[in-house]
Amino acid sequence: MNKKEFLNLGKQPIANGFLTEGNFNSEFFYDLSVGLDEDTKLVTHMDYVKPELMFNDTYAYRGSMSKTMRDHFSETSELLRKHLSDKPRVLEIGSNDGVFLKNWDKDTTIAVEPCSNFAKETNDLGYLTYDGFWTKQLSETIVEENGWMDLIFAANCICHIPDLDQTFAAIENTLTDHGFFVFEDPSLVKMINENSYDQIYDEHPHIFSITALKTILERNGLTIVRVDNTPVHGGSNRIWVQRTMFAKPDESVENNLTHERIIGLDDPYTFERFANKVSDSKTDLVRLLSRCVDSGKKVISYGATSKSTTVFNYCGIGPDLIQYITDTTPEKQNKFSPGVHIPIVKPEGNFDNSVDFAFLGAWNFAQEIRNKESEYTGKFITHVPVVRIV
Ligand code: DWN
Repeated sequence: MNKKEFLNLGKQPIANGFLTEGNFNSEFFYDLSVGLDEDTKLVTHMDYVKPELMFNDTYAYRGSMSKTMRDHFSETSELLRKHLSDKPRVLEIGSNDGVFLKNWDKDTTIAVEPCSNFAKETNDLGYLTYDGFWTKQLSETIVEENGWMDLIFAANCICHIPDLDQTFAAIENTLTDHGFFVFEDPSLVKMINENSYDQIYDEHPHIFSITALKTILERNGLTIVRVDNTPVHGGSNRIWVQRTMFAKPDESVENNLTHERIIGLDDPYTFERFANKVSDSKTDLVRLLSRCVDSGKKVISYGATSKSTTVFNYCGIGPDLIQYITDTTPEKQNKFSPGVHIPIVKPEGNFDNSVDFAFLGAWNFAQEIRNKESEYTGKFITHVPVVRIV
């Protein structure tokens, strides 16, 4: 790759590395800088964190903690079924706690998951789950033991894998002739437009444009046939791919490519401007939170997200500005947030009207949270697309 750095988010810890006090001194940090690959226009980290440091048997993120995502995967499954035969063979890469799998038949659906705690959970549910990273070798074992797949699905997973060529080549080997590979990941267009720089953290070595994906997929015998822009996780793309020999792209592909050209996703200047906006966002957020705290207000954060790890570490926001973070995930509660060590607590008894301001760490679920917290009389603070009280 021929990468040129455009953004540095400083020293960062493992985004989902929630920890206890005894582990503060041995915490791992790395330098989070992001570049544009001049050859493919891929937005990608300058250096990648070793996958084993992030995805292991203590992985804390559960995809099924929000109704929005449970509904999303149920609707996505309905849509996919319309394009498949009656009893399709389905493989999910990165199945997490089974939030997508649960919509599919156990006899014909298998999964791959490198976080052993979740691989065990979905195996126990009855879905054969291979406990490991998606590699060419594992794909060959899967074909040998289960045959080729009619659908390979991956949500919020492919952008987590440093080596895209190996990943796509292994997928091409595993699909039936007319099979679909469908994957969802955060959209670079949305990240640039909404200034949601917190989509960038260790687990997201790439933020995808359709432009970059087209080149990388095509050199591995795969072609994008359809792109759906979806609202989840602050704006994602659902990308449908087939073997090049059988692919008939629809107009959504060209429409997305044209839009990306118009907004300049192949132009280094777009990324320089983005980096300046990120720096302004940091100044504005620290200023707003400091004013709240200086006025004696109680400020907390809602949702211990990977995204808020980036924000808090980049901006230097610690327990002096945010008293604690509430989160519904049992694995995160009674731990501390990575890097800046803000305590994480259950919402019950901690999110009530004694809170004056709640920073939306999970801003991507703002609507779900506001519906759920309709009795809350305090205010929320967000930094997306601009820092403000909402
Ligand atoms: O790709 C990834 C995305 C999909 O999920 C990952 N690599 C890891 C993770 O990123 P995240 O941590 O930024 O994801 P979420 O889905 O924005 O996390 C939401 C967090 O907020 C969860 O810990 C659950 C919590 N939450 C809560 O406490 N109350 C969420 C809702 C909706 C709530 O009402």
